[in-house]
Amino acid sequence: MALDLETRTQLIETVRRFVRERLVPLERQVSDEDAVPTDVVAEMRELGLFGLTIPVSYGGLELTMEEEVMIAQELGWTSPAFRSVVGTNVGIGSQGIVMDGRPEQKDYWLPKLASGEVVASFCLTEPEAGSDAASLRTTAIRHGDHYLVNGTKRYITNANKAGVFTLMARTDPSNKGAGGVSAFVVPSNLAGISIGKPEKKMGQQGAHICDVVFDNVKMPLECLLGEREGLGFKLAMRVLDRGRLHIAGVCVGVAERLIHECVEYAKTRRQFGKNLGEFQMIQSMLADCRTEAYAAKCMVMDAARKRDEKGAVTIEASCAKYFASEMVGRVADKAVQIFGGAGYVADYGIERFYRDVRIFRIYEGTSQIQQVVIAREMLAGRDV
Ligand code: COS
Repeated sequence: MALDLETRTQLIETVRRFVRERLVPLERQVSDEDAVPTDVVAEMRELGLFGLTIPVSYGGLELTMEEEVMIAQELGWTSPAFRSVVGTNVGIGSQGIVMDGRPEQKDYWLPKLASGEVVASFCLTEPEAGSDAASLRTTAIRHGDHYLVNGTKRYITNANKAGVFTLMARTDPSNKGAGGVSAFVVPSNLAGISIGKPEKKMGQQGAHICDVVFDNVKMPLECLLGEREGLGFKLAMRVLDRGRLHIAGVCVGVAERLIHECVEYAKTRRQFGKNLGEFQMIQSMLADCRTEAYAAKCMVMDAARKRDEKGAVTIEASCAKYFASEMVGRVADKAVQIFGGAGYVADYGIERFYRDVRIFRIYEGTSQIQQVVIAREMLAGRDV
């Protein structure tokens, strides 16, 4: 159920203050040290940020999609690495359990995920299966009272901190497509699971992605998510529909931050005896940034409200993720241009955002995958 207006306003203002007063000053440190300080993570726990989407009965805030994207926009005002700390518990790591978990699975995991005591990661991508997620090769073969899991998952966000994985693995090797895939909720401490070293990345230092290797892991049968085997791919797609909207909200937030920085800079930086903002070529860039960010915000909010009203929003989520992630890329590019030399220099932080936002066009489905999804939905008569 939606929060009442007063509670919602309070929550947004609390998150806004935390982001702007506590997190923004730490942006450079987090990037340099490639780590979010543990006291900040503890404060995120206290604020309830790990449990934004988890039902109230399990200790979360159970936000509606509309409320979630509003918070995502607030979190977007700072380095995306901060959002990543809670991102998998809020989104792709927990939602499989929320959607398809059995009561015992929910009772055990959701309170721990809501409080942030345990971090969850989403294990779908593999070395040979990125965009073509249905072709994944990790197997979970039933042997008596357990499954035997073998395979490697790649670029798994927060894997090095995770206490639990939502794992997609092939339970029916004779079925090479989506129908052969099942989803599991797997404790990360099972014997045979090992985590690779965090990858060196282009941006978002402080957020980590690693391989997760399953080597003859004996996984209890009760780890299966859903009523039966074979439903894992569809569950992953439903989880991603939600995750894509969340990411679109974050993109809007980052764009708003960059626009703010550009406007402030344009008001004070002087060239040819005038403030930058007096030049129409600068105004043109500012106006384009504003127009696109506003369009993305309207799209994200509309898609989120539709999801709250009618459930499935596959096409709207893909439109929002596609447009918002491309939009923030263009805004970041213009921000570097408006800042000129300073935009390219680390001290100003603009080049860091430029690198940080690049991944938004890739993870949780590339722009090209969103285009495929959008066109498929249109041709199947499921238009917006
Ligand atoms: N919600 C519910 N069910 C869905 C769905 C959705 N959003 N999308 C697909 N399905 C269902 C389909 O209806 C189909 O069911 P039936 O077999 O009963 O008809 C099944 O899932 C297989 O779907 P489809 O045939 O479309 O699968 P494809 O292999 O063609 O792949 C894409 C579809 C490309 C869209 C999918 O693989 C994808 O999203 N890839 C990107 C993965 C991704 O985002 N990776 C990022 C890593 S996670 S951070």
